[in-house]
Amino acid sequence: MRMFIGIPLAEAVVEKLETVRARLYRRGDGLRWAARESWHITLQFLGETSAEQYACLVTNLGAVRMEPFVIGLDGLGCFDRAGVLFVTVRLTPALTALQQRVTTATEPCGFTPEKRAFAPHITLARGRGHDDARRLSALATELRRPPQFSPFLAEEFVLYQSFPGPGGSRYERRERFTLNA
Ligand code: 3AM
Repeated sequence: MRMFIGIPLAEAVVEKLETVRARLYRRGDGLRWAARESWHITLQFLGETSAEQYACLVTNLGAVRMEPFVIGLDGLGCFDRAGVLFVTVRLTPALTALQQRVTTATEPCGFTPEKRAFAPHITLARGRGHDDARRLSALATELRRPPQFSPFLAEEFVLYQSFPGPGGSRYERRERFTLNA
């Protein structure tokens, strides 16, 4: 199983993102737009996960303690090299703490934390090739009035299973972990 851990979005955020996507999307633009059901903030990509590791994750992630906290979203951005258009998620002490608690919890299950800095985001679209990077970064700056997102309360995080496919990956929520102190 290909797994990752992320934070699902509040419905109001999903609605707002839908309007942003509608302003940016062009028919035949060749980009792979993420389906609204799959929008999330990745906390840790786990990759291939055995049944044993899955059981370990359920136990250890269930032991993570954290109060619900507010997540703020900023404007659009682009990872040029990866060819990803995204909404920037504000990196707050609470979000950093959750990400660290999650990666600490998964380590005994055989997952190593990524070395690169945590750059929380919501992926909206991916390019298909090298040439798309420029188009994606143009899209990130195209809107004259940058979108304004209301903050939302994160009340849970989720263990997702990813099913890669030709049109992009489909994500299924496998386990939910409620935030409470
Ligand atoms: O949707 P975002 O961008 O948050 O890019 C993949 C996606 O992140 C990322 O994990 C999330 C769910 O698939 N991902 C996929 N393969 C990865 C890898 N090998 C990866 N992140 C790090 N290393």
